[in-house]
Amino acid sequence: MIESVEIRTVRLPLRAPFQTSNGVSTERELVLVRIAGGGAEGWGECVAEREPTYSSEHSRGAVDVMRSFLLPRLLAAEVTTAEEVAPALRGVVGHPMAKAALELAVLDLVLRLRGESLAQYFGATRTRIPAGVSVGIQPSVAALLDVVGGFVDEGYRRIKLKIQPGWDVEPVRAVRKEFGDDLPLQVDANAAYDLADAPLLRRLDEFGLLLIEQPLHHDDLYQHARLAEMLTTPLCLDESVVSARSAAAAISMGAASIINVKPGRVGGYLEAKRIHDLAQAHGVAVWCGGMLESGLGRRANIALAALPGFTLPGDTSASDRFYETDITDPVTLEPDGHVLVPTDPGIGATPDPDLLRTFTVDTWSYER
Ligand code: OSB
Ligand code: MG
Repeated sequence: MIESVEIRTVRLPLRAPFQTSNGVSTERELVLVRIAGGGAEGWGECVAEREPTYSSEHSRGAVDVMRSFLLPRLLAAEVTTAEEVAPALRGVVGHPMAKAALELAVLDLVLRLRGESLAQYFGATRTRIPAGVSVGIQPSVAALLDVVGGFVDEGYRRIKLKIQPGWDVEPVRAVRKEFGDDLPLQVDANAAYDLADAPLLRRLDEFGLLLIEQPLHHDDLYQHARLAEMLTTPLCLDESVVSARSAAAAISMGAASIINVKPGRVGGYLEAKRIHDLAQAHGVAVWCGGMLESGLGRRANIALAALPGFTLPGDTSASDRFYETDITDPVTLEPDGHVLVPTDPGIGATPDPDLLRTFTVDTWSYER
């Protein structure tokens, strides 16, 4: 089925710097995969960032692992369905974001040939979903209140504040004071704390947060379970959940009562759906995370997030909140704070060739 493959590295300027406990970025470097075959094309977006700060993957490494190890396996396996992609790549350890991008490109291609949308394929039940927005660490509390106020005015249904030591209790207190107790509010530490910080993290309990996301290190599953016993705020895991297996372990240990599902982090949309199904069976809420995707990856996330177990608003903010110029038609926010679930075949959008040319910094291609 696969006749040609193109892997592109693209750099998109961000509207505003995005700062987390891992560092600050002013542009998004991402890798796009295009697979052509049978008279159609399929696209995948790899969410690895330029530097390996969120996880061990990075964009240049993802391109290399795709070229050197993943594509040879994918081509040798002669896959004709998305379900065959992960088994074909199983021999390579790790690199979930690179694997996920290839799986998404195959899935997009297969669905386009069939005329079926990603949401239909997943069994999604909704046509529109409420959108949350992730707010980076700001230079001052005044700047934070400004940024949050802008998003609240736009209609976002839930606000997530990035936190780190020195930027936690005070910004949360200030946002609660300014916008009231009814604002759905949560925080994300990106693994910036230790279990010894439990007394500090307990101070967040008084603010009625929806959840605290990934306070401790990636492999601190046991410590998260201990921390969960000390907090009244529900504990949510992001970085620690890398597969349906680790999701099951986290749930059974009591390390998470909520899971942020990111397809790239878990090796693809099919594994992400399995985590949704598992969590739903255990009464654990899930929501769809984000990785500053372009309109392409964002649409795929929104299709996934339209599944019934995604009961909390996700980081499915409009792509035009990150990018003034996107590579696809932008994903935009409806006035009531929802985003629309795409209905066109596959992901429901393709990159604009001229814009792609403008933003591409590196291309590699293969013809069978
Ligand atoms: O931890 O959820 C995270 C962005 C890059 C890396 C990690 C994270 C994030 C976000 C995503 O918070 C925000 C978004 O894409 O809307
Ligand atoms: Mg997170």
